[in-house]
Amino acid sequence: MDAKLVLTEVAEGIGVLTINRPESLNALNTKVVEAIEAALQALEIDPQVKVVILTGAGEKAFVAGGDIKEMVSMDPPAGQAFARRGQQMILFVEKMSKPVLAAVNGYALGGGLELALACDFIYASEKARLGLPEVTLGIMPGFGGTQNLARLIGPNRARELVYSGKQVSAEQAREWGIVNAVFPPDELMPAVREIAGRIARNGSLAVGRAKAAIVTGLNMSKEDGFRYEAALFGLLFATEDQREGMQAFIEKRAAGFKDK
Ligand code: CO8
Repeated sequence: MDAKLVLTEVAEGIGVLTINRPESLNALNTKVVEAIEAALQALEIDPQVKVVILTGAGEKAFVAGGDIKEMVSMDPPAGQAFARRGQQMILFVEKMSKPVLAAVNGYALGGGLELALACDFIYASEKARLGLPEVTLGIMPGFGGTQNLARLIGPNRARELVYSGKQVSAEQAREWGIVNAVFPPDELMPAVREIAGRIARNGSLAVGRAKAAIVTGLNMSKEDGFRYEAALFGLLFATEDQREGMQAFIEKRAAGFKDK
């Protein structure tokens, strides 16, 4: 892993992964994609980490997309391989047992928005701009954007964004349900850390199973999703955290979860 392409920091149960290529607005080339995935794998197995925040270095961008300078000379097999490589990273984010929160501090375009959409939810800065401009470059979203955006905001608004390639403001993205909340730039990271801290204080086994139920359930029939939810719900009764959480309620004290 090239340590310079991503920065990670772990404190108080929160792992912060910063994509660190600000001179190119954090554009995703193959090496950056590999570095992000390697860093996420390390955070996934780090028992100190209960929740991950993903953000971009610099003042301007979360991620301004796939690296156009790398893609310009690709042939079809290379384009497909690049998309598959990116999708592997996207699917890893979705399958992680820990929530991944996107702190969109500036442009989230193309592959950048697709990466943010793979996260559990997005908080954005007032100055963020979001969009899928791939068609303006003669290509289309290839890191899962057509699938995840249509599932998140419905096919009509997804079609408008994908076919036009237009950017929307953070506020518009919030109205459409892409972004959960919008903050002034200097309040974004404190706000994301605050919600991450609340998540980190909960039993991580319970949070992880709830994430699995939501992410996996979205791709199931409603009945199968209910069945899967009930199975995961039942499994949590095998944990010390379930006993501790309920006993703490009865004793009117704060729970001390051990992630066991
Ligand atoms: N790729 C490579 N370099 C980039 C990218 C990018 N996506 N975005 C910005 N940069 C570079 C610029 O080239 C520039 O570098 P240099 O100083 O060497 O010229 C530097 O970052 C700063 O950018 P600008 O000077 O352009 O900054 P501005 O503030 O003027 O503009 C914008 C900011 C509006 C964000 C502008 O940079 C822009 O439009 N960028 C491209 C946005 C875009 O089209 N993104 C989608 C890319 S395609 C994609 O994401 C597909 C992903 C799925 C892949 C599927 C597999 C193939």
